[in-house]
Amino acid sequence: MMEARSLRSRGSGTLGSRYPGSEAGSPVKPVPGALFVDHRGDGHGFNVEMRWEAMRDAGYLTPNELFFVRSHSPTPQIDPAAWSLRVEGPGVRRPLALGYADLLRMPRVRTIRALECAGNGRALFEPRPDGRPRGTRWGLGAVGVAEWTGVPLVEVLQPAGISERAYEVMAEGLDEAGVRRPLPVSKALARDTMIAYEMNGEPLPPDHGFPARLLVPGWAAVASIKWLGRLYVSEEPMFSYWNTEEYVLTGGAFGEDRRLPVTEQCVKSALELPWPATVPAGRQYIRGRSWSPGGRVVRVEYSLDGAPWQRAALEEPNVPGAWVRWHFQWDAPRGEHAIEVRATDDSGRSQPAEPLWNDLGYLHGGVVGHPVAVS
Ligand SMILES: Nc1nc2c(c(=O)[nH]1)N[C@H]1C(S)=C(S)[C@@H](COP(=O)(O)O)O[C@H]1N2
Ligand SMILES: [Mo]
Repeated sequence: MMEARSLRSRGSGTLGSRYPGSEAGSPVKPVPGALFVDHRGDGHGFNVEMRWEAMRDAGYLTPNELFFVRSHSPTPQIDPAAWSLRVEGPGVRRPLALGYADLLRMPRVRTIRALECAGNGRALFEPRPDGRPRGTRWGLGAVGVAEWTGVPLVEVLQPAGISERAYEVMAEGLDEAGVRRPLPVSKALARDTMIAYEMNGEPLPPDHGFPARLLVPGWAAVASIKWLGRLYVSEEPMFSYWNTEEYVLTGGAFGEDRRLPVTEQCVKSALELPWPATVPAGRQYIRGRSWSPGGRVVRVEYSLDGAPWQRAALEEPNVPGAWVRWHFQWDAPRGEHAIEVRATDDSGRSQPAEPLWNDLGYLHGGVVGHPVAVS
């Protein structure tokens, strides 16, 4: 089913198929090896990971060309003139449908926020005797920060007459997999939850959800449904594959019997270096970024080969719910080294020495030792 080619998807899947088992037709944007780690062909979808070293030359925002893609089925091609978004279900009194032009005519908001896959950092979980977490082996590049333009979700739910008894909003994608996941009403009505139709000042690129996607800042990006087609408002709890089978915290630190849907992300950091990195001996300018699901990162510390923590210098801007860039200087001695970084946000959330192990490898918020060879 996941392997079947949608009639709506672009590309032949054979052109430029350099990777055995890959699906070269999706994503539709170019994904050169210099910018992306290609995870297509691992059986988990159409996923490409941003290379952190490519962010070194970028500004505060992740360029659309470099933004990671995580799709359960191929990128659908949607005609905006034929597209509509339905808002319906028992939790609304006046069901409605909005076209693309309707959406663009509504008062717009712009906001800079991070978008991060719940599985970002999965490959960094220490394998256990009983195995590794299942799923795409993301390093730390399944995250990006963009400026999103769109309409606050509340501005669509209110005209639809969302009722006092409304419980969840099931956002449904128009892709072949039909990815859908319920969002609690409180989060749906949050100030910065929006229906986004622009990313970094351009119409949303096809791979990122054209013509419109949900943007649920701070939450695992699976909540930010791409190619949005329907918002179904219920008066009771709803379930889909994506809040029961996947995107749940289960096993390890969370217990074998529990399946807690992933909601908020955690504080993390990454170096703008290849993994593993090789640098020449001598004075190095080490750069990186740290992010928080909601707050502002107020402190970033680094440790070289387990030495005491030192402060990195933070740079502006530092947008809450996005990230902060930072740097420090290092007189790199020859040999093999590990650079650890930990960030703390303004509500005191930080990065533990060890991540909370779970069977599906979500929310790796632990401190990571970045391997650096100095020659
Ligand atoms: N319709 C739809 N929405 C989706 C997905 C999908 O496969 N289909 N993937 C989700 C997941 S798991 C992630 S991490 C983000 C990735 O967003 P991006 O590809 O724009 O980076 O989209 C989310 N929204
Ligand atoms: Mo994801």
